[in-house]
Amino acid sequence: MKKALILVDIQQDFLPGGSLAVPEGDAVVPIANQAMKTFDLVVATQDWHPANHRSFASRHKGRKPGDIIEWKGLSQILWPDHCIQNTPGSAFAPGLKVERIDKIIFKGTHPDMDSYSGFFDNGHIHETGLADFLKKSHVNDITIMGLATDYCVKFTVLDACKLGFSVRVIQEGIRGVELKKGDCEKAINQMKEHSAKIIRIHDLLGNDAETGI
Ligand code: VGL
Ligand code: ZN
Repeated sequence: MKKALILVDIQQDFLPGGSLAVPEGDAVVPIANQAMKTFDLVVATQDWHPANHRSFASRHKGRKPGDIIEWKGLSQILWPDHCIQNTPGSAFAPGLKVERIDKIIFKGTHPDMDSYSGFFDNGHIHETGLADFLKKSHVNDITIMGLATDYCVKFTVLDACKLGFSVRVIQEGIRGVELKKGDCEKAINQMKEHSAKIIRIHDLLGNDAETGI
């Protein structure tokens, strides 16, 4: 059985200066580069929206980012336009060692459905292909990190736990949006309740941590 690292949405728009900037989002890049060296398989997800995606506040008259609407029976937070397919904002973060990525999974590609989890859309109807890829690759042990703690990381971790994977999350490798104070802490508690194990980057690297790979 193999171990995989899942890098969630480490993309320009989620970094400081991006359209949906996550505070200190850029701090996860060196952690990702270190972690990638220690896995059989590295998978990266990319939030990959069409320009007319329904999660964009700009698509809803009189609404602004942060507003919540009801949409197909789900409550949907409206976001600034972000991670539009094939634009600089959806590209991987500068400095991320993309040559170490074995497989890319796109999500949020349907104009009418959002997808926080790397496995399923928010309605749990369509799969992204991540679960099949991991099963086909004989992976049962996954380690997750990336952006954002309180949205895409959280839902990817919860789905991975529900699908029966053994799941670890790298504490230094996650940062959150924190629309409301305490959202990140709540997200981490939920992950733990679903049996995800929070680890430190040092737990992966052991003595290599000192050599600064
Ligand atoms: C994300 C909000 C909207 C994320 C993606 O990657 O956490 N958050 N789209
Ligand atoms: Zn998105």
